[in-house]
Amino acid sequence: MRRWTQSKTVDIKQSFLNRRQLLQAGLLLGVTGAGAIGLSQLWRSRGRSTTVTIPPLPQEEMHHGAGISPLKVLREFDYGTVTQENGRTVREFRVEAQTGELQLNKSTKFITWNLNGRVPGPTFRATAGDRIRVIFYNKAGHSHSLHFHGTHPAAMDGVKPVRNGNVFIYEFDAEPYGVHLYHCHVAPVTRHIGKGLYGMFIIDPPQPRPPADEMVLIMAGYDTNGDNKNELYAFNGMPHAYMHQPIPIQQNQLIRLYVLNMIEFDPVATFHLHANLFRVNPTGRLLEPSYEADVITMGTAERHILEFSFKETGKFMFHPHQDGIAEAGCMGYFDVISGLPS
Ligand SMILES: [Cu+2]
Repeated sequence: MRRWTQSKTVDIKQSFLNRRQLLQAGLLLGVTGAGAIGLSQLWRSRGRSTTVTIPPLPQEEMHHGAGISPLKVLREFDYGTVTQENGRTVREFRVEAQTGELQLNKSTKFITWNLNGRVPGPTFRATAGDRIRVIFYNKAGHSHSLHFHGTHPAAMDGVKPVRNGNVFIYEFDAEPYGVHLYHCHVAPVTRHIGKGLYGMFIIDPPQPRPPADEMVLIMAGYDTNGDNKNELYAFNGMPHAYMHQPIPIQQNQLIRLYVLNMIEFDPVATFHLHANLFRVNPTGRLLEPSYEADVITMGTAERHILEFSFKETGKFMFHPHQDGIAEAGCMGYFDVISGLPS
């Protein structure tokens, strides 16, 4: 597999140096074999230069499906590279679509289509009103795209395939605040999502939510034999991960879970927490949660913020209450350790 280990310089046609044209033309630049970190510099250069120097991707972004650390995915938020342009905050994210192999359990290997070697992809995070710029490199060997939920212009809707070896820059305002998602929108979408091209996109309200131990839980399925059914399921990409490695949380600590149902083939999935109730903030569109439950039902792509704390220490399960989904990998534990006084 070709990797971007060195800086490269590519020639870009003069006509590509106009930002408006870039956006209108869909920004499909033929830079096969080279990255394009410098593309945003390119459009600032406004036609003065015809070459762009492309720095290498950071090493940690380059492992090809080498592995997922579910405990890392849980609390890792990608706030992008922040700059100020014309008085507003711009967050620039760089992602590379790749093909990788994932060992789902002792006997099952799965070929993923992923972002930056991760399934799920990075959790992008911004504040409402920020400008979002996602530089999407497709190195996965097939056409892919990134379609974001939330609001944006039609040209940024991500339904147009980006061919292998090409780059597309998605740029739009982060609106509205809430918990959103992104995924590849190349047909068949079920397959492109099922193979791993999805992730969460959190937009914080202008006034931050109260401090909490925040984490991401994305439910997904794996069709490992191509029969259009899921044989395995997972939170954050790895079946049974949080059974093997329970999630440590503190007693009496406010927990804020960003949950997303990304399971294809099954029309809905529920989420249930043991020995507690959570407060539900539907799609994160409220400043405060609006009701209490211990089971919620989510259609595919539906997502919510759930808030709770545990008074008691010990291990407590969470899982969809469709037990077949839970027992096939979508199940985990919180390990509540003595911590904050009540
Ligand atoms: Cu795709």
